[in-house]
Amino acid sequence: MEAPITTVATPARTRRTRRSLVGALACMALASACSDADTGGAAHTKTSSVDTSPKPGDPVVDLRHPVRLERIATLDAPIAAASRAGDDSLYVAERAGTIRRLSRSDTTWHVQKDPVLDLTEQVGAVEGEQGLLGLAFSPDGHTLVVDYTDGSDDGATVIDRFAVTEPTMIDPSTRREVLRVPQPFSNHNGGDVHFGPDGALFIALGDGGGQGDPEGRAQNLDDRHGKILRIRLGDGDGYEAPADNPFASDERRGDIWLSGVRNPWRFSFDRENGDLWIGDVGASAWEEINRLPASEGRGRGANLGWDLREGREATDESATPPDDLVDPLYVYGRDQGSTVVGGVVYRGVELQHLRGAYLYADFGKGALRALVARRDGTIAALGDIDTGDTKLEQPVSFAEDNGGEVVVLDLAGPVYRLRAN
Ligand SMILES: [Ca+2]
Ligand SMILES: [Ca+2]
Repeated sequence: MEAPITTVATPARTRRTRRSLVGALACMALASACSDADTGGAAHTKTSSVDTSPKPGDPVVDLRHPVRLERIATLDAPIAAASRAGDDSLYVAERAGTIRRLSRSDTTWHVQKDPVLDLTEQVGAVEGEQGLLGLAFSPDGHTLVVDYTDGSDDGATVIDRFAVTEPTMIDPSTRREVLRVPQPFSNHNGGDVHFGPDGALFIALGDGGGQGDPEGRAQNLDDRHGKILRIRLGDGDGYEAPADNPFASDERRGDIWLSGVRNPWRFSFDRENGDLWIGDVGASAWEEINRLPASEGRGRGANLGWDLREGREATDESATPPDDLVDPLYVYGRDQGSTVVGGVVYRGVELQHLRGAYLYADFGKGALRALVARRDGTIAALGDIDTGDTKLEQPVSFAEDNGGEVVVLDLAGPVYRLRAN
């Protein structure tokens, strides 16, 4: 099984000096010594501002406390999951195009024998970074939205919607195409979809692929690649660009919410405060976790920097980037992994010691990770979570149930719930 989100091994950029890279890595290892505060706040720092000394108001989180991975199902390349309002079931997308319903009776989980929906005819190649990649239910639970790559050249991204009248068997004849975005290369398709706290549908699209965004799509507001889109579903085919989108006055870019992302494989909304969190997979050096606070517009119109920056580092040190680029909350280098899998802020009940922590993973490293961020953007805690004898092999996606308890999918097959020991 090939990885859906591998970081393409790009040749080292010759224009980035070796000294700067080594310096950045050294800074990473001594992150707190490289914070804005220590550099006077004026310099553009390449690493995250980590200060784990306790501060008043810090969330009471204990990342050293172990978490048990309870296997509730074993599926064929589970790649994305979603819950549905008024429904205890968990809906899991398998990469080849089927959506499975996992239902619970007391503490036991059952996989419904037949898929709820079978899109294997619509989904094209199931290799590289392609396949059925994402799913979401509308807030009222009556609509299912899916994101997949189809069988056309290089697998166009397709967003389809289905009516949900019977959650155990969704009628494929209710399909309506919402959006189709041709792909110039097979990789970097994004693939995540979520309804936001505002009821709008957010769609993650990568830069289209190739290496180093060869056609400059992520910075081009006339191109949907390298963007997070925000749309509202209409009654039939297609969609509407909300009038309060940042570029709504321009028809060509009306659906763009934010720009400058490379491959935002997974994103989420903090169910408590509505912050938007994005894991943006890096190219050759830096994996990004971006937090766009709801109190600051949830990233409306923001430019997250790619491909002018990878992480906090300029890709062309001789260029002068615009001064309004929004840097990531946290970055990590190749010593910590190769492919960030964005997760969720834990707001459930069972894992009290993780309330308020952002849970995420690295596809290459396999570890379950967490970080705690203060409102000022500094990192109060970070580390790997001890999952005992059960290890994540190919963590690929996180999802929450209706109560905020968390599921993590392993592309190798297991679907795990996070449990207190
Ligand atoms: Ca692509
Ligand atoms: Ca960025």
